[in-house]
Amino acid sequence: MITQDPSPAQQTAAPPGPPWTQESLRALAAGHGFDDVRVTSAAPHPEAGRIFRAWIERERHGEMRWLESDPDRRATPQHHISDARAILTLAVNHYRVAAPLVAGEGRVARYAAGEDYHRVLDRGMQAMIVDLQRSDPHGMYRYYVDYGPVLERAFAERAGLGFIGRSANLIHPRFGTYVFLATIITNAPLPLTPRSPGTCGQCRRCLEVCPTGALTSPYEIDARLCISYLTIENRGPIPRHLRPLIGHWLFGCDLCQEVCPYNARLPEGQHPRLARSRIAGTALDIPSILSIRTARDFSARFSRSPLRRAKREGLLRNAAVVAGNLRQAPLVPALVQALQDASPLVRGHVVWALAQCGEVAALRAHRERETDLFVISELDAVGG
Ligand code: B12
Repeated sequence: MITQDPSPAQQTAAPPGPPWTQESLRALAAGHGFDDVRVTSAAPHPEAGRIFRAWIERERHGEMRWLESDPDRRATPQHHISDARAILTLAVNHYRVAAPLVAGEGRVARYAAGEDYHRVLDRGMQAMIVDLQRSDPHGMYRYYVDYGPVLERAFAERAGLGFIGRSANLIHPRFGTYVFLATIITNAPLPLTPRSPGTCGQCRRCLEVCPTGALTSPYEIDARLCISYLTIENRGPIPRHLRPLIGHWLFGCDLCQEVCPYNARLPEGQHPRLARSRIAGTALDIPSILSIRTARDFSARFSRSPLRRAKREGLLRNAAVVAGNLRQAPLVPALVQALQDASPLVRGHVVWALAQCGEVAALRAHRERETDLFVISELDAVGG
């Protein structure tokens, strides 16, 4: 988080009135790459805070311990700026048509196909704040995208950026669920926008399609079951019973979005830096991932991509699981090679994948030299 605070001398002067209208704010946001902007008051959001705390208390966040600290802060803008008056919620359409998968490839969620959106959206907000401060130098602004202790969906919904769907995603009336959200909290007076109507009606397609049943009830996800969590945030082994359900998802998952009727006919994102950028793309070759041997090689390939979050070990773990699900003979040599990987986490998942492919002989040979207890437990589980 970076803050833009006025100097003490500026703090004593009386702030001028707000010059912004909804139209001029929209034009300003568009000039910095945002597809939409809405404004809600900085009043706390006790209902969202209550839902969030209950979610944490029921351990739905799994190992994302960083979500536990200071839950009230997420629903209370005054914890960010003591005299906060408004919250700008911004959206960037990141929809893109996914490349067809060819043999040996795993799927990357659309949001992660290009450059890391955190830094791109951060820059957009920084530039926007400079413009806002030009007309009101006394305003304080704090901005976040994703990483901040702010309930971004809840405030975006209250600002009228869209409505919360049963998949827990915010559904924008024009861009569906495929939007990045970004949030600016300020003490500057800005024109508020009304809530946006919208409902899922009787539709439950997202709940029905989720192979792991992560949407345990409408609007609520159990992250411990969500493929997005399992392949991105989870640092340890993927539970054995969930591995077959991950299918071809190498990083993240778009299933609950792909079936959403609001996503049926979407324009592709036009952000000047995100739309054309392609680092991972939406499909990645599994053998090429399994052959990344060092953190340096991983970094050379993915340091500017959201895939960086999984780290080398996590991505290779996922690649092994996808290979085990694909069961394609040409993937076997890459898996056998990866049995030599330095990481027990990777080796353990490779054991599972080779067993899925029926390659028991390779596992028996490997058993002789394996010393790690986790990998040995994986060998035991598959009778290798
Ligand atoms: C932790 C996290 C995850 C976790 C948990 C997801 C979850 N549903 O909670 C995991 C790793 C699983 C995850 C996955 C994804 N994430 Co995520 N994630 C976050 C993060 C950092 C915090 C979310 C959080 O606090 N969750 C706890 C729950 C309780 O809160 P919540 O879902 O925000 O719900 C609140 C409101 O919706 C409201 N609410 C709840 N129920 C209801 C019901 C009604 C009727 C109403 C009106 C309101 C309401 O109260 C809740 C609590 O305040 C946010 C960024 C942020 N700072 O907010 C991004 C964020 C939510 N993720 C995002 C994205 C893009 C994704 C994925 C699509 C990525 C992918 N393709 O793999 C998936 C979608 C999975 C899903 N269906 O939710 C976007 C959401 C965009 C959107 N259109 O909604 C965000 C906002 C990041 C960003 N800045 O763009 N994510």
